[in-house]
Amino acid sequence: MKFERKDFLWGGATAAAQVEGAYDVDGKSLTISEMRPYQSKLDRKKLEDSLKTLTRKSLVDSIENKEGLHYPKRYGIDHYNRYKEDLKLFKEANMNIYRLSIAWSRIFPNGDEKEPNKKGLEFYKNLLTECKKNNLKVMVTINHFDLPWPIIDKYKGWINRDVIDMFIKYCKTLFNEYMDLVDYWLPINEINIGVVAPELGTGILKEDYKSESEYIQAKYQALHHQFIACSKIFEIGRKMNKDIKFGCMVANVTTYPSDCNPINQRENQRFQQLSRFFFYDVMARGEYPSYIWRYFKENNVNLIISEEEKKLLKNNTLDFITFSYYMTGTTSKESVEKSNGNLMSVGKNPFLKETEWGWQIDPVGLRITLNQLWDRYQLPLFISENGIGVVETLNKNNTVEDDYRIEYLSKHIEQINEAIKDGVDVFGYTMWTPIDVVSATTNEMSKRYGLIYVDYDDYHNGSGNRYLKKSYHWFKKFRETGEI
Ligand code: BGP
Repeated sequence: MKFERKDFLWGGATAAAQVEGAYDVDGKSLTISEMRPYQSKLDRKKLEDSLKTLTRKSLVDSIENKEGLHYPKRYGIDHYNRYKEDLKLFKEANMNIYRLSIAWSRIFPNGDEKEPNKKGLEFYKNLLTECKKNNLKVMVTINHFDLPWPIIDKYKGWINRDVIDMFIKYCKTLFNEYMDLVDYWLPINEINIGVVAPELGTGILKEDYKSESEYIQAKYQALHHQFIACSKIFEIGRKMNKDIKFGCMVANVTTYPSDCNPINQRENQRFQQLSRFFFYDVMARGEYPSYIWRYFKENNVNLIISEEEKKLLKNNTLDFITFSYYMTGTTSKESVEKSNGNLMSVGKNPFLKETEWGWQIDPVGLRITLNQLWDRYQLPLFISENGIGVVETLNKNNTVEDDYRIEYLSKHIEQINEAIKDGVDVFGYTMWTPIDVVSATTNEMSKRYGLIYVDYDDYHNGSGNRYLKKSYHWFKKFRETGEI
């Protein structure tokens, strides 16, 4: 079957903290992602365990690392030194876009400096220029789960309004330096993670709050500061360049009610509103939707929002929508057998197979999601993450026969094609990921997503050499023929 849309962007996505390594060179500060140790005994289906280590003490201890723990994201896949080789492999796979994130901790290591770190600016200038040399359009995630530790330590994360101005200063620096090298800008990765995993999303630590209700209040106030910061940089960016393109990035977890009981249908509507639509609504429609005000009232969230901020949100909304799509789940008013999802726990779906991490594979759900988002917002759509994590090893021919990944990717691409035939304006896709990286949630190399295998284990032992998997050759051919 032929993929219909010709002017479609095809590429891969990575994140600084999961690929770069070089955590302590050229002036970079530590980030919360690099302060999470590898946990060899982790139950891969109990994601909440992987975030339990994020106490202030564990984070401070990680700095001197007296226990000699391993922090995988300090090493990544050494992309900091090998990005030229990697970009060449992406180009040779006939990719025409690369989604990457810039590490705030390389540009303003403490967040509150007046002047940016020149070596950080230089690194990304070289990296972005290399993308252009490889005819890769660039989608930049301005912050991707790697808040600089000093911002968390000194300011307690996004709960502090000073961080809004620090983020704006950071963004203005990037716009001044890289406006001509970047085609699409995503301010914050999976902005809804700020509610489900606040440490990664907004850098607030649960132990800093005396009660659950204070913690919920802080989660939504910190998130509000991120919404305001996004609208402010949309306004600033558009004044600098009227053609600049801003998108959001939401961890999209589509769910279905466990049965046709209206009670469960309503529960699913509630879950969908709170876990994803709320975030799209604020950024695409420019206002807090009515249902969230009832949720706030019932959960004692007294959002501090001014009339000026409401105007700012309304007048500075998105140019396009991006989202990550891995899996779907079910919801039910009664307790259902739980499965896992991208940082969210959802119900099992007896009609779907799941990965070793419990993520339920649902290509048709992607068509459903694309139709839903197009109907709701009528904004161009872009899938900024999609892929399957698998435990893999190189075979004797120095490759991986990853037919399961070819199956996963081609089935999801088929459904994008169906959505396009449904009339949905979806214009691009960056798989997660073109190359094996350190996983975000479980913090391990063993959860491999790439078309390219990287010879590192969970302790960063190995040559770091890159090897092409079977799926790399499949993708390259798909791009040549357009045949799914
Ligand atoms: C999203 C992140 C990515 C990526 C992906 C896969 O949450 O945006 O950083 O890691 O999920 O998740 P994981 O690496 O935990 O399997």
